[in-house]
Amino acid sequence: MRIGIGCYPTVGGSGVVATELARALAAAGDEVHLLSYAVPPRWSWAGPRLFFHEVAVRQYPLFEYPPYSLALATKMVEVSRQQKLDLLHVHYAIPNAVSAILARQILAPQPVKVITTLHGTDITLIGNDPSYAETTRFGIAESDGVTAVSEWLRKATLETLDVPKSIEVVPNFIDPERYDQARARRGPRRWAEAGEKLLVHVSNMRPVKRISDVVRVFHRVSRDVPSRLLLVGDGPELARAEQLARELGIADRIRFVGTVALVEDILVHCDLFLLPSESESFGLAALEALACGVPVIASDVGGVPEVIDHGETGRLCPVGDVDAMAESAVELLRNEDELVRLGENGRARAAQRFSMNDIVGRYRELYRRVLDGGQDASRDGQSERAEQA
Ligand code: GMT
Repeated sequence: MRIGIGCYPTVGGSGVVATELARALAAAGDEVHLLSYAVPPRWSWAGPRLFFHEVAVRQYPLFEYPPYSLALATKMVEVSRQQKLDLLHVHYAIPNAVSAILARQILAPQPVKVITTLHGTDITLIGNDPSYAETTRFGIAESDGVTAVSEWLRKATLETLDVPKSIEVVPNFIDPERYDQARARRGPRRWAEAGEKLLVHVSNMRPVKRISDVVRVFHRVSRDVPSRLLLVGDGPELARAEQLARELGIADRIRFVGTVALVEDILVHCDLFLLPSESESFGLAALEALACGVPVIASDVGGVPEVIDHGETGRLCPVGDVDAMAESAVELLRNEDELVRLGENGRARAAQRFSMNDIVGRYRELYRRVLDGGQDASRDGQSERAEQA
């Protein structure tokens, strides 16, 4: 197949999933053309069937806000024609789905098929905002196939946007083999003294991640367990987290690692992952931690319980319950056997349920279905809801 993939090139999970999918599809024999305004962090040029097309956004004094959606649609048309694409698979509905639908209309009578993958905030935070709700609903309704990364997000989309569409759940994935390779490389243990435990948080440091809770949980843990915290990633809340750490007198025990290309190089050497998010449609970073054999303490929100099994691969606590998270962390860090048990369970379950080969196979199967015209979206959301009732 000849596949165009549209995504954000930022460090966020949707861009990571799109990039990893592009690489896996190319490795499986498809020709993949990735379209975005910059090269995503996990992009690799290795691979003969992998191409990147930059969406250039022309500035003009009239534009306070240059129309990226139109530049993206134009690039989608150009690449679809030149590369004879079979389909466009866009990640994150806003504005990518609407740009793809516009491209499909322009390409008629030789249109491409459009598949949209919903990632979370494109529905829960931004997509249902009155400024975007109608166009988000349109982009989803008009797509030839729609997927959501969790069952929770599928339901949330049908409920919040009341969109007349069948949505298929295709979860995010990891490549279990990658993590074994990372174990052999030199890790962040060099930042800790012998006997100290390493806690870690990886994110784009946006308000929804509740980074100050990470710092507060670590503050309590570090009183009881010799430990250090690694904050991996960058974003708007990082400076506030640094300030809080200084106020609490623990800044010297926290390593601000910044953005890293291979997050597994850090994760495989850590003892516990913290994810106290306000909302999370899936929690890709938590899945990556499981794949590295690291138990996760997370908020019991959104799609997180579909990734973390409470008591088996980690612990789930109410959002904002810093005490419960800290207590769980101390309990686990003091019980090496339990820590190892959860870590081993996590690795096994990540490989069983979210292995790259299986999930990428499901996307390819969806592509074929859509190209054959008998795509999943033939039933509408109303009839699906009626069936469920
Ligand atoms: O976090 C965001 O603002 C958007 C998005 C992203 O690009 O990182 O994150 C979402 O997609 C990830 C990949 O599917 C999921 O693992 C994250 O849970 C989800 N973020 C939220 O729902 C807050």
